[in-house]
Amino acid sequence: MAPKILLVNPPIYDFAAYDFWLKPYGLLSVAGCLRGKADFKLFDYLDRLHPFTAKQKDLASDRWGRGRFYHEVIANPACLQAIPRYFRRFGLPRSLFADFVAQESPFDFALVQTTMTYWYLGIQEVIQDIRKISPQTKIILGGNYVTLCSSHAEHLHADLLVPGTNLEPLWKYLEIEPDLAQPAFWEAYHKLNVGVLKLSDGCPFSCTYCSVPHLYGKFKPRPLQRSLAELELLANCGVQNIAFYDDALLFEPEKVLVPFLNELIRRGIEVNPPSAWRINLHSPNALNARFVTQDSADSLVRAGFKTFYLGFESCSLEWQKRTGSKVFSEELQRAVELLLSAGAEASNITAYQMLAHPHGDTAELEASMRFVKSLGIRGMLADFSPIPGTPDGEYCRKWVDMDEPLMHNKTAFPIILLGFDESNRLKDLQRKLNRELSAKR
Ligand code: B12
Ligand code: SF4
Repeated sequence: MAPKILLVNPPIYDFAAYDFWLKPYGLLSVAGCLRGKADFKLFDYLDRLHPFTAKQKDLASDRWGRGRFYHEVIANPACLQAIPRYFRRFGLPRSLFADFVAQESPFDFALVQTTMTYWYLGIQEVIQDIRKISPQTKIILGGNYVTLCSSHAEHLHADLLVPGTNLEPLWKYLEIEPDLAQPAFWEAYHKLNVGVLKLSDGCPFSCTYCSVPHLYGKFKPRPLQRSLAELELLANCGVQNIAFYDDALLFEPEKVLVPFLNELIRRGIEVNPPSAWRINLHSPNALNARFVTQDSADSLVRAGFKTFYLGFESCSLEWQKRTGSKVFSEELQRAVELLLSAGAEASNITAYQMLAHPHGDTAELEASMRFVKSLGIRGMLADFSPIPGTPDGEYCRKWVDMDEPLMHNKTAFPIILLGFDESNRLKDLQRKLNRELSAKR
């Protein structure tokens, strides 16, 4: 008989969390490979279309499908006592999960998504609850936290950890032969308005603050047919917004992105008149401005990209060179011009800049913010999260205990490095510059 498998996307324990097209894409991809070979039930604590949250007005989605999570304020963990911000648990109430598991049990296995390293308290909660309600279920963890903090994850006492991208140990443990050509298991949701795609793995750069080059290696396209099948599945599930989780979406566009977008445009035009193609596309995981060309900008806009997030980080040439030279200021400027001339709206183009990088400098950050504003686009501060195993993360052992993943928290680190007032001042400045820009429009 096919095994019964519980899929869980845990709640988030953090100072802040926002549904910026967050989906448990690793978990759903793994389940997709087992489609038809197991009986799946999904509990996604972060599903804002769940009946519990769907009717709460303040949690409604914005026009691109983003929105706030249901949350409760809780006590700060001991190591974060000194951070003067409210700590919260984001996601559906614990009792709903307990009822769900009790009703649907027995499960043979539970696959649990892990994401940010500093979110492990949510995984701990899920493991405790499964052990209590369904003790016979074998608990399996995979994803970013397990990959980056394997030894720490062992203390959570799951039955199997699947670090990295080699899933052979998982298939062996489950004793199921996977079908790797299958798209992710999106049909697990009763209702879905946001989906995710990833057309490639890896990245050609080696930024000193990032774990991707080490874990995923150089850029590798995913099979186009599988991505197209997944796009169709998402459209059939009713999604209106798709976020790309690629690390280098625009790299070698002739291999992946352009054929994908051409097909998307072709299908949109065949199925509906172009104006009726209703799926909006988004790039929350930062596009590399260097690779924006007039052709790629035209294709992105024509295919339905609505929001454009560009990774900029700093306008300091010295900082750019020191951390991997992924983009220079004039490349950002050119990318913005090309996107605007292709028809993108300036208010939907955002450049990320890094707050509290250990080799950063606040005067340079202020200059970066003003430079971004001078291009007529919004700026967004990406609070620095030190990542173990990366050169910059390891350097942060000077300030925080990197063996405690809670100390990788992106709200905490800037406060620890810069102080509460300075960190707030820079955030206020970013808000002010964005307000001034909106007022001009
Ligand atoms: C998409 C993404 C985001 C999305 C949100 C993702 C989400 N669902 O929460 C956005 C853009 C919002 C985001 C934001 C941030 N992110 Co981010 N993000 C990613 C990215 C690109 C993918 C993460 C993901 O969903 N992976 C799952 C899928 C897509 O990956 P996959 O390779 O197919 O998965 C394979 C295996 O891992 C495994 N697997 C995966 N999941 C599971 C689950 C199970 C059960 C099993 C068995 C196997 C398994 O199987 C898969 C098949 O091979 C990673 C980099 C990367 N390439 O992994 C960074 C990454 C996770 N982010 C990172 C960072 C730094 C951030 C930010 C802090 C940046 C900032 N300063 O603002 C913020 C934090 C947001 C917050 N609220 O705290 C860091 C990690 C930081 C940390 N300490 O953990 C990463 C690793 C990138 C890096 N710089 O090194 N991010
Ligand atoms: S370009 Fe982006 S994904 Fe690639 S190494 Fe740099 S930060 Fe990481």
